[in-house]
Amino acid sequence: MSTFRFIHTADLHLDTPFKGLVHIPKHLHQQIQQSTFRAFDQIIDYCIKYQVDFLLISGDVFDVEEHSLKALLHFYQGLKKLDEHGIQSYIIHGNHDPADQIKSSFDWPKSVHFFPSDKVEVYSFIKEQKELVRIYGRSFPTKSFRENIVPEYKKKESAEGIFHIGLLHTNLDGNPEHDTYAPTTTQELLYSDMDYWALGHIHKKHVVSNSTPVIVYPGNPQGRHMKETGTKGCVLVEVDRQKVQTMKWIETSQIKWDEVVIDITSIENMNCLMDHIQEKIDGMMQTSQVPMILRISLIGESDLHFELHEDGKKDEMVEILNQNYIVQSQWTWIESIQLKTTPYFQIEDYLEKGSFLVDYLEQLTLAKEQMDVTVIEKELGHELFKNRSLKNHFTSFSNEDIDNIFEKAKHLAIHFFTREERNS
Ligand SMILES: [Mn+2]
Repeated sequence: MSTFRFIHTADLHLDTPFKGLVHIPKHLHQQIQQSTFRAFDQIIDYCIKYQVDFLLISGDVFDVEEHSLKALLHFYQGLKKLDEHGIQSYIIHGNHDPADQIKSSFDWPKSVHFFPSDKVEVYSFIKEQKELVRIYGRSFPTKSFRENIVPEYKKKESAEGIFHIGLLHTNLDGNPEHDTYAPTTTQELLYSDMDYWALGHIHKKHVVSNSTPVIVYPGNPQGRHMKETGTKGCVLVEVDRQKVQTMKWIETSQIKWDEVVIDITSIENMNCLMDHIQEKIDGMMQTSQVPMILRISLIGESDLHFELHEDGKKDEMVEILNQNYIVQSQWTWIESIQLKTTPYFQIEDYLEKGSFLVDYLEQLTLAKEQMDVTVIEKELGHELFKNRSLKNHFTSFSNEDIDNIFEKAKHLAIHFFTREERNS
């Protein structure tokens, strides 16, 4: 039988501190801090449940270079449990946990295989005395590892009937939203010797190619902030006759980060708005199997706009909602309410009066039409992107960014002008 099964995961980020959450009750914060560990435990349980032959981890096991003993011990215990069930594990280190920083002396079971950082190593997976798989990989030696190592992933000799897997922590095709470590391209991977590329680094699940070579980012198994929303998990892969036969997505998130957009255009008073928000949250909680951390964005044109903008109003709404939702066993924590509404506004009312607002909006539309993203990048971006800390937040402008800036400017103008009008 040449059938085998494995689970592919990456970016566990064990012991993520979740420092950004303020005002959250301590017991919930503790539960959130446990979430990266619990997601890992779930992966281990799935390996056993589905009787996989091995587990692949494509980098960033730990969140920080100086990882805690707690994180290392927990990781050790998980892999030891796999060992007791006859399941092998193969691990590379990524930019968050480069190999040179892993100094603790642990006596790892023989079934645990770490890849070195100086060259691509190859391990054979043998089942019933038959070599079925060769697994290739290389760990990051340091945080900023910017070499393309793909050319090192080479079949050593003609190997009939063997399936080849490459473990790689990489920013494929230079995705501008992520640091460019171990750069390579989809094209390069497609024309490589491997049959399956087990990638890590990008925290969002993405099947880059679903035929040979299969190329997969499983994403991280547990979201860690508002940019890592939705369901998270790992991939269960079954291979037969050297071909990937099935790929099954398995959920592992213990806590779900999510964002909900609510249009309040047709809502006329605050009590209706509160009811409406609660209905939305109730609906989301019914479909979610796990607790949620939720950001609520209110949009639309409404007479409630100014009331919502009163000092402390939205914070009070958050507090009321949280009092209700954190006492439930499958709790929800409202992280914030974002106000993206506009006051009820009809340009016709202002056209007659020849208002400054009308001129301003006209100028804004004109300016947007003449705006050229490449010029902005050249003039403004060049200076901005030189700044190291800014560079972590954005590396380029998109047309969407420009649209958002203009939309915000328009909303602000309407907000201030109509507020003046109301107050006068
Ligand atoms: Mn990562």
